[in-house]
Amino acid sequence: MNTQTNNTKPVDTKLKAFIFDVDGTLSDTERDGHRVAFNQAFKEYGMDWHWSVETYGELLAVTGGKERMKFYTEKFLDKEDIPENIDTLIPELHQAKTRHYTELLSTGAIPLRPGVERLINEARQRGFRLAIATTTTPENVTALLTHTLGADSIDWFDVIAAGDIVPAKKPAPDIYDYALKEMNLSADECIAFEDSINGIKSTLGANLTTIITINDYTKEHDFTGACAVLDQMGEPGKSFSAITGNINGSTYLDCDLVIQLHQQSVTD
Ligand code: XBP
Ligand code: MG
Repeated sequence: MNTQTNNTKPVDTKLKAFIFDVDGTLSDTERDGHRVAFNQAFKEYGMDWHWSVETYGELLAVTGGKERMKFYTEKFLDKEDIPENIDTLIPELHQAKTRHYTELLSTGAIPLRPGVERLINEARQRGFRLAIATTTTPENVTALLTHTLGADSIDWFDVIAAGDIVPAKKPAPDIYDYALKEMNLSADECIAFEDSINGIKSTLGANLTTIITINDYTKEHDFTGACAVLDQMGEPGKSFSAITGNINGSTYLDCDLVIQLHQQSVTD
């Protein structure tokens, strides 16, 4: 049964809300956004640190920009090369990085991934609630939404759970538990959209049905437990590739397919 029909009739579903990850899911921000901004901050501080695309791929094992810099010093630097004031330097560097990153976003250099805007708009039209659960700094979320969907889009999301608002970052479930609590919804009334192994560990820890869209940094990750793994959300005429998941002949991710995948998952 192909569900790609323009079906605005309400469908009997337990599903009430879509919870989106940001980096790697809404937009491919890591390689050309965050990594570039980190390097600009290191240069601004006159440091000889430089993160190549490959090195950054290794550093993505750790979520959180501050935590990632700390991890870099521990994994890639000799003790004598670690600045003595590293514990005060990292928060400063991170602020500079956030400034460079939001400037980069304001140039429009980092668009949304295919299908994201269409799915968000369709979900709103169909009356689904929207939320964001991300490790990145709140200003980065505001800047990304403002420079892609427009400033009004900030209000489309019932909750924007981001950054240091929870004690433990992904892969801990904290940020998703927080979003569920703020929306006063149970996990089986929601579905999550993620891109990485840290992300799916976080969503599964919060008992959330999860749809994965991979990217260059995460295509080799283990997504056991996902209800579907796609190469992208796709568009009418620009099909996705489904790596796993019962997609019933669909060629792009729309609300009907999301509802179906959720239904399959919560009844399994
Ligand atoms: C991914 C992250 C973030 C970003 C950098 O977030 O791990 O830390 O890489 O952002 P998501 P900050 O959960 O959206 O995939 O430097 O602001 O932490
Ligand atoms: Mg992500």
